[in-house]
Amino acid sequence: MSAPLTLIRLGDSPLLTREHIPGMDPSGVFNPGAVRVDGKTLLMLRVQTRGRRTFCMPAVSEDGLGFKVAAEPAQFFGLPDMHVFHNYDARLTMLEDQLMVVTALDTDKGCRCAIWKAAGHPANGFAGLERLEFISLAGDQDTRNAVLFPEKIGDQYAMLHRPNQTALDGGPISGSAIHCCVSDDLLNWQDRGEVMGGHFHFWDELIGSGPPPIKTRGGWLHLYHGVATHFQSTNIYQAGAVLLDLDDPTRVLARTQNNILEPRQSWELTGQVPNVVFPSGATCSDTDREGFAPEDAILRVYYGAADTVIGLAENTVGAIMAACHQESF
Ligand code: BMA
Repeated sequence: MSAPLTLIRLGDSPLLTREHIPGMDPSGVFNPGAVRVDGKTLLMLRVQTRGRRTFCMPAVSEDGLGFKVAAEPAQFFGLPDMHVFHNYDARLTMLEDQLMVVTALDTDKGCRCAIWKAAGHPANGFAGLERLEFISLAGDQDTRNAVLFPEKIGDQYAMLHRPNQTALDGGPISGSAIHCCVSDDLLNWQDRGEVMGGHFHFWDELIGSGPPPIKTRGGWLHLYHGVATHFQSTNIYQAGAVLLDLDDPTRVLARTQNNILEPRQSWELTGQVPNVVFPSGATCSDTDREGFAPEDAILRVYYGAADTVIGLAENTVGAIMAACHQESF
């Protein structure tokens, strides 16, 4: 039988759990951003305390498997005067040699997405992630799951995000369409419209961007989460992938008909929020001289599981691209 066109877990256990967070006894550590800098893997962990307060904690690894977690949460500076309850689900992008972070902000006016730059001291070992300086908000709309592209497209910066438009039964408002917005200066963002929508009745009814897109010769490879909401009171969070046109990322070239990762392990099926795999960080083992990820490069996906722990799954870039083109069965 040929190798599966899905993400394959590295082992049966979570990669990171609350025991890995020094000096705290948090309820969960999940939904990490990820990036490779100078051969090291950096994560920004979402750590939730027993008071249901949220911290972002940098972590660093030589091999992408064993992580050293910072002693202190990341410090955020320069946010305009607004009432923020939580700052969470960081996505990490290296853009023009600057490490950028995009987070979701739960505020008294709904959810906003904030763009930050890593401004800590590289000598501290966390590629500057211990100090974040505010750059801008992704507009003034209720939105979540914003991710920056790792380079300009044409002459503009580009970002994917997921406007919140749908009220979940008893839960927060969510959304069923990923949009693209562009900017000349990373400060002012204009919406370029919808990139893709959810498929009602199937695995990806509600959707939202996962890690930042990866440039391949077959298009921007982008992982996203899909939520199946039709299981009575249980929502199931899964991962899928899409290829977007390199020059016009509002154009979908191919999209997985099946999910490529779904909750199956006990620690994905149970936890603070059951039945959740939430891909938020990805690293690629290799890029060619022109910055494209070759098909035999290994794509590692760091994901939140059940809003409690972090898992790691991988496959080749080529396998996930092939999954985008595979017919449903
Ligand atoms: C989403 C976000 C994520 C969370 C997921 C599952 O709407 O809030 O942060 O992991 O729900 O609870």
